[in-house]
Amino acid sequence: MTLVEPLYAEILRRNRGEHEFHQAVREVLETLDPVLERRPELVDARIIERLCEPERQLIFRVPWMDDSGDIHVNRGFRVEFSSVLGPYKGGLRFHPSVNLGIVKFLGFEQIFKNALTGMPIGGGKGGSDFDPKGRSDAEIMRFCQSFMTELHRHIGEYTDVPAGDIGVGGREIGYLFGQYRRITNRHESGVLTGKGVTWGGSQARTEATGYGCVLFTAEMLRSRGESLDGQTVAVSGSGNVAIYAIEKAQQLGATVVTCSDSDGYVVDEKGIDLDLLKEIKEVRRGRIAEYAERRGAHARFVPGTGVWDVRCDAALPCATQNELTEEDARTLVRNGVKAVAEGANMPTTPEAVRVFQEAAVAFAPGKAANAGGVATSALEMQQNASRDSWTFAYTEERLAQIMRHIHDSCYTTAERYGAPGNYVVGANIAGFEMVADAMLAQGLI
Ligand code: NDP
Ligand code: 2IT
Repeated sequence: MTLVEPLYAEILRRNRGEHEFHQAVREVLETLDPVLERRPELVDARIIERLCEPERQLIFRVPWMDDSGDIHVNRGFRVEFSSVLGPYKGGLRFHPSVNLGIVKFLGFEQIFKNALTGMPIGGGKGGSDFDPKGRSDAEIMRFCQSFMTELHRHIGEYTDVPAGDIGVGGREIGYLFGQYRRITNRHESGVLTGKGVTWGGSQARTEATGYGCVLFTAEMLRSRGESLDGQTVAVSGSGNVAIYAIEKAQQLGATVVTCSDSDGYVVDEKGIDLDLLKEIKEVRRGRIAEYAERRGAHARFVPGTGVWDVRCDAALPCATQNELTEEDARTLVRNGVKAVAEGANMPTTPEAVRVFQEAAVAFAPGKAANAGGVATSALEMQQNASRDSWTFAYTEERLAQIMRHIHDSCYTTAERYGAPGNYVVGANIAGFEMVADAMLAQGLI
């Protein structure tokens, strides 16, 4: 990254300690030299300097009361990164690890991901260092109400449209939407996505990220003359993305042999029993160890992180950032992995990405492979704007078309820039060019 090295040094200086943000920026910048060499007008217009500085960053206090009357204070964030292609769009994450650097890495990735979908959505992200684990429904509701009491001033269907991410699913979106409606006296469906289907939500939004990730994997395999049918798949995580990645992989004829949570992972050689997993995770909000207990002889629980020791043809990291290390990548390659697709955001460390690329494993970065979630959010916005609601089959077909489109544009862009088969190069350049061209057209903003 010779052209962008001085810019990167300045980004490190101005955003001290924000390690995940540095990592996300570096992963994009190190692929951009060929574009900047061909297009000096992008350098003159200081597109990269502008893109790396969010348009607006909001940090606010979120006070709330637990069930025993004790008061807690959390920190809320919304980083509005780029609205050049549409209203800011991106999820909210509730997890104790959340800080400004994490929200900025996610918001930065979201700009390019959203561009790749081809939908009119800008990039943003938010959340809180609130830990939902072990909290009652009433506590979650009070927290969401307090969070929205500040956030409502900053969002709107034409301004900024949040959705879910880690720790934020249908339940939280419900409480957030209820409080927004109450404060503003507006049933403004398009202000949040991931809503329940009876009050403005889209069919297939719950499934979209996991389904999309598997569809992308299938496209990568297809371009190599293979398919998912009969393959063994390893998935990490057991949340929204992981569960629906498992479901789609099974529908396409694969056997999914693992999933995990932050306590450890399960191995189920016969294939994950999805009804059991959903009952434990979606209904009872339980722990993954319980899966092995209830599944009996078929499955075993392994405490601690891992997953990637299990032999597989395709690996889908669907939990969190930097969960798949260089050592894990070497193990996967040794065990013959053919494709890796990031259901989570930046789950693969840069060193691990290099291992996959050197071994010619098909590797899909999150901004391409997990874009089905936000793309279906944009379909939800489209339905809200026209007060319409589509069937599951129609929405899923739109999702499949979008994932094929993303795959093809990453594939052809990588070829155009002399890096055939490199989906990291393809995704970064295709997303960047769309955003950069819009910025040039809209003047110095
Ligand atoms: P959920 O909260 O539904 O599930 C998260 C899963 O990851 C849980 O199994 C959780 O285990 C595990 N996990 C989270 N943090 C850690 C950690 N620090 N260490 C180990 N395991 C962890 O979130 P989602 O499924 O929605 O999100 C998963 C990933 O997908 C995230 O990277 C998110 O940014 C990304 N993503 C989500 C989209 C969406 O539409 N929801 C869209 C695109 C990307 P535990 O319960 O033990 O914490
Ligand atoms: O990382 C992501 O793309 C998401 N969490 C989904 C964002 C959205 O607005 O649907």
